[in-house]
Amino acid sequence: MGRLVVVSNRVADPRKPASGGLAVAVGQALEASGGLWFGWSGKVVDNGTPGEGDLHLHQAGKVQLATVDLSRDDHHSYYLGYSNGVLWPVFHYRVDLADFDAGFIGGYRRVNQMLAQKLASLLRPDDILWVHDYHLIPMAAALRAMGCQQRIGFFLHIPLPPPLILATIPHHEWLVRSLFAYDLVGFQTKADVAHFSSYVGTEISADVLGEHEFRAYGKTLQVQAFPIGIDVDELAALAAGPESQAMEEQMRTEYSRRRVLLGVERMDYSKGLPQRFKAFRLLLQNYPENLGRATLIQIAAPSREAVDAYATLRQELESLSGAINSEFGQLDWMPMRSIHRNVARKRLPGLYRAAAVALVTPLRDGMNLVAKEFVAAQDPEDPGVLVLSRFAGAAEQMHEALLVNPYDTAQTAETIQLALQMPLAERQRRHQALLRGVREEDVHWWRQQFLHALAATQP
Ligand code: GDG
Repeated sequence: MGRLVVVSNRVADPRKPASGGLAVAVGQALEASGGLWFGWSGKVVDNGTPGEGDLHLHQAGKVQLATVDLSRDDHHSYYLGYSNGVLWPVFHYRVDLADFDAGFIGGYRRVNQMLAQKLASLLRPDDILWVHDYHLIPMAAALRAMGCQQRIGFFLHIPLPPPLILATIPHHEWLVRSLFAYDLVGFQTKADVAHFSSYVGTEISADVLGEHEFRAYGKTLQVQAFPIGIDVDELAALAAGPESQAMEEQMRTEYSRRRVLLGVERMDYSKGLPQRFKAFRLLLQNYPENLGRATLIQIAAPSREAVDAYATLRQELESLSGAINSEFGQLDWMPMRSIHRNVARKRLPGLYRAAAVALVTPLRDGMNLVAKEFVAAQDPEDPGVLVLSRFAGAAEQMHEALLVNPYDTAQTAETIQLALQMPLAERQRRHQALLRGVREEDVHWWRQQFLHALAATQP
């Protein structure tokens, strides 16, 4: 196999543990072939020219990192405007939150074009390219227009919505056409593949050559589900580390008389936080034995605060948690702690282990890695219970979790109560089955499945 080139919006040094499982896994594949990782540097240049940016190269072990700066204008239209103001909400079924400002698409095209130009200058003829996520959908089409003939695969980390939702985007057909410049397109779930199949069948009359093969615009495309997993060993190593153990001990001491319910995510409207807080309020109302006993700890790490919808969400959450605490709180017990800060990755497994129940209840989610990390971090002798939204991609694999409809707050409250009361033997049985799946279909499996399928495509 030729050199692997990974292209993603952000680039991480795979040797730094803070980068997380995906960076570790992609980093390992890059190390094996002495690869290149290309993307935005994260730097925004205030007086930069739109469509231009400096390229920085540096070596991280065997991996070459190549990053490009963005001008303020490009960051506004490509990143905040189109990627996170149009594609993110619509792909998560939130058409109501999309800002279809006509100016954004220009920036999205311009930045993809500029990145493709910079990347093309670094490519070798036998490279294999793996492009990630919604920021970079037109990357292959831009590269092909410059004459690149390398094999190129694309993986979408977020869900693909059904055709009529996708069709609300003014340039939906252009987006889908761009996908046909790839050799392989990977989605998280079978449901996403079904949406793709139904879209290309109804909107562009593509030829369906097989379950995973479509032909349109003179191009044949392979499409398949590759559910992303986590690096279980990396998580286990973190869980055994001093920072994680200290965190667990601190939590167990502080909450020795309580049952901890835990939520961990970037603060995002797709994660169903207001609905989760309301379900918790119902739990306290409907099952008063939890008063003075159940505590919800919500880590809501700051995210995309320059996008309006995120600031509104923060206010809503603060007012909800304030109301719950003042309605139910006692002198020696606060029902909720909502923490708008990042927790260090090394400490996260300790939090997971101290929780009796994890609440992973997004309204829509590509996969959701927190569900898998929670399972991997548990003590198999005394594991916590996973309450999981049926609308997370992970629900296609994690059947032994307690599945809920997060819009149904009464059902969610009832399920949390079930989780709190679950006998040890059932907790162990469910955890064992979940852990087996998380181990079998881990991030290395995911990467290998994708790269094998890409290598098998006809260039
Ligand atoms: C996208 C898709 C898909 C969270 N809070 C903190 C923190 N995290 C870490 C978790 C986990 C990661 O961030 C979040 O991953 P998710 O999968 O839950 O969600 P997204 O960020 O939305 O990711 C998603 C994923 O891509 C992969 O394909 O599963 O559906 O939306 O690893 O542990 N990490 C630290 N502090 C925090 O406070 N250190």
